[in-house]
Amino acid sequence: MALTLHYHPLSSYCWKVLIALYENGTPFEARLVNLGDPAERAAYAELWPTAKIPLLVDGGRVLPETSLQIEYVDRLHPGRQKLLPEDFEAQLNVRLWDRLFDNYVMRPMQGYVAQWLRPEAQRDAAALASTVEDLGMAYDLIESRMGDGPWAAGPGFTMADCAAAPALFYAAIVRPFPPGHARLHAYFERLLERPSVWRCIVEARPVFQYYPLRHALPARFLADA
Ligand SMILES: N[C@@H](CCC(=O)N[C@@H](CS)C(=O)NCC(=O)O)C(=O)O
Repeated sequence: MALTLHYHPLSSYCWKVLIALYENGTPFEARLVNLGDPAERAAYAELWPTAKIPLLVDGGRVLPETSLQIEYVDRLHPGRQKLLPEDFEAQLNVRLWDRLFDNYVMRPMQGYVAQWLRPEAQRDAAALASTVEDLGMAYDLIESRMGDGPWAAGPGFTMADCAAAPALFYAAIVRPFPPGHARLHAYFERLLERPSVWRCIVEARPVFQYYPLRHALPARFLADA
């Protein structure tokens, strides 16, 4: 098997790539990384200096950065779900929404969780408030600019939706979607109906206990109804 994904089942960016692989039925070896272990982190940093998860390895080739990983799989290991359209304008739109979800949803969500990983006395209240505020801007942006889809970049499920699912899953725990944001609510529910997305949630259940905001996880994600 050529592809190896270094990952952790709790990680939002790992879900992003797992969703792409599951959508495509791409064969790969999943290799668990524990970045909390200093020796394991040091060995992992040898593969790529940022030591971020996930990393995709194809034979001798190491691919960092989730958007690149998905584009690579889409082009060189294509499966049943095309994640990047052929048309250039349509590609730009997919990449735009991929960037928006990574930079304006995933990033503040991660910033908030990073504060929660600190001992309570060391949490920065201003940083917490500013990440929550940033998520509010992102929700307004999605609500006002995303269109009727049904997917982030139009009629087809793409890389942008791979980014959106974990970003919105974890962001909604930090800041629930505003009641009036009907499009955002409906889009998130559509994402949850994708078997690839639900599979990531189910596979994370055994490790949700390590998620610092586990007390706020909606019950529907913890067990099947
Ligand atoms: N821009 C990177 C972001 C990856 C990222 O932030 N991964 C997180 C997990 S969701 C991580 O490795 N966090 C551990 C750390 O920063 O030590 C990508 O798209 O691959």
